[in-house]
Amino acid sequence: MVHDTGEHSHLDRPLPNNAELADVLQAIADYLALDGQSTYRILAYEKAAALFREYPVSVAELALRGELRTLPGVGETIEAKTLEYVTTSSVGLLERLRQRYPEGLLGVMRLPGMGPRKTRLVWEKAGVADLRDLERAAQEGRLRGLPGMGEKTEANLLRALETLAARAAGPEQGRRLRAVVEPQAVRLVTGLRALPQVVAADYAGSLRRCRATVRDIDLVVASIDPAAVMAAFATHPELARVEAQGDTKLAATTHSGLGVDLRVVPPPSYGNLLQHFTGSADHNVALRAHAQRRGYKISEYHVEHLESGRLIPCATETEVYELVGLSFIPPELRENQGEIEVAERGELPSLIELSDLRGDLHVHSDWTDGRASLEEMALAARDRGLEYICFCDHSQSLAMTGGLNPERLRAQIEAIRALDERLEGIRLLCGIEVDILADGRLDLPDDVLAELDFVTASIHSGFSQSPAQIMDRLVRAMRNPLVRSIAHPSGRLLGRREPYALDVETLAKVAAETGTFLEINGSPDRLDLTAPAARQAVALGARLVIASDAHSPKDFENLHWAIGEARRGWLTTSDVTNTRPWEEYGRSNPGSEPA
Ligand code: DGT
Ligand code: CA
Ligand code: ZN
Repeated sequence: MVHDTGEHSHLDRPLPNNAELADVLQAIADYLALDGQSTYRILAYEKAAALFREYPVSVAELALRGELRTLPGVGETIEAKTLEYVTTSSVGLLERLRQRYPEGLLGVMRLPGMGPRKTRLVWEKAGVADLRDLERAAQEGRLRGLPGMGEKTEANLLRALETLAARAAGPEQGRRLRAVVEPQAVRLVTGLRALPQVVAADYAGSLRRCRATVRDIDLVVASIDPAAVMAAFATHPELARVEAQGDTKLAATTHSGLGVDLRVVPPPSYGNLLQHFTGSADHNVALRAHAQRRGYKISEYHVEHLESGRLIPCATETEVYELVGLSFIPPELRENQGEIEVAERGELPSLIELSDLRGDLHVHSDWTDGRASLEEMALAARDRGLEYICFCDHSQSLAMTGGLNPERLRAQIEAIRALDERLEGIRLLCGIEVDILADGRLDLPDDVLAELDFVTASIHSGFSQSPAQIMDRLVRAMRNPLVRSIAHPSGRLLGRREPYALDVETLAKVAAETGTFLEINGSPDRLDLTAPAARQAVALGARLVIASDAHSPKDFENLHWAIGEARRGWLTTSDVTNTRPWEEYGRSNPGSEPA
């Protein structure tokens, strides 16, 4: 029996959700970093925070059942701190750290360019306790003169503060990566489909349209017994709480604080509901206007024939679209970007699919910052049904990744050729992701690049350069005949970094002229080129490659995310080079002089 201490008993309040627990552990990690503690200790908290944040079932319940240490990387300390928080709503260690340092210092420490050591320095020597203080100190020139800081540091910090402010106000705020949410949505749908009362179930909304980020999960169900469906669904172990419930709707949150909306309609109206909740809102507005012109009114329950007043429920989306004279519009195209007019003419493109990809031209290994060997990567690619892959590890200037100098690259070429001899069922190609240096030169000399089967070039520095400088670098790289593609052309990292000043029109025109491919990079936080840029590039005559940028075997999954972005960009197989066999576009005679 737990005795009431007279303070808040934990029995009075709901268990903390996973996001809250993750925040607590992350705060401990941050304070420990500020405190100058060992990286090892900090990492343990950070890893647990990341694990908890996306864990599908309640971590607090696991902790109370004594099962926390069955999770990977969770040891005694993490278990103790988690239990302490779950049972008392606070952690002693965290409270002590909070008394030692102002809370605003954490924001300062997380600002790009700062870090723990510099944060302590500006706190102790310039009285900076939060981001506001930092901005003022930089503006007033009070940071220059501190060890390791100068005028340039102040300018960089002011720019980083500006970016931070823009992001906090930006449209991506509060959105999550599709790659994080989709697996959970699939599990929820699978749970629904397993219910005897459920005739059909799908996720809808931005997730079904394959947007790179989503705000929530929208679920739709066909059933004649909504009460039974919702009662069963409410007990799903991945839901933390039901927020609201009506006769046919339910709103809940997951353990990570993600919203889940569920709607149930009778099976004959399922097509109407699915169409309505797939959106986008803009597409629906345009569709309704189109229907109106044809004498129909579209709602989430039926299509109404205005003249006769007849109500026509549609079991499938295809019926909805066909009733108003359109062919079925794939969800990825439903953004009001001309899809209704094109569907009316019956000219929608046949969109590319994952199974159309024959090869992957951007794969890393443990020769640089990948986490698996050449062979492990090759076998994983073969298991996924790829016919060929090209290893494109980093080049020497990216020292943090262990980038390859000419000597190591030549050794890697030998290793790849030997492995290719030995392995059946997949062709292995030698390439490089050569860095485009800040001054526009490539990071490796042409004679080395000429020994490779394929060269992709990309920018990893000088992100704040002017549009002219950025484009000059990219154009110069594309004009080198040894460069076959440009990787992640805009440099964006969703939620972390804005794209640099990319001029898509110039990029695409020069790509078309030089025959350089432009990449759609499938890393879930890149998806770069974006769909609109990819569509524009193709219209201007460029050809694309779809690549995983895999750093581990499971990352070949990135091709799935890239295909979503490609479909949103209206791409067909003929727009994407790696839908073809390597022989059709590979350099026939590596090592020879470029044409
Ligand atoms: P999100 O959640 O921001 O990632 O994007 P969506 O598109 O999933 O938006 P959401 O969840 O607010 O609504 C799902 C769909 O429901 C949306 O794409 C279209 C439809 N919908 C929602 N609210 C409205 C509305 O007020 N009017 C119309 N016509 N449709 C709506
Ligand atoms: Ca949504
Ligand atoms: Zn890469």
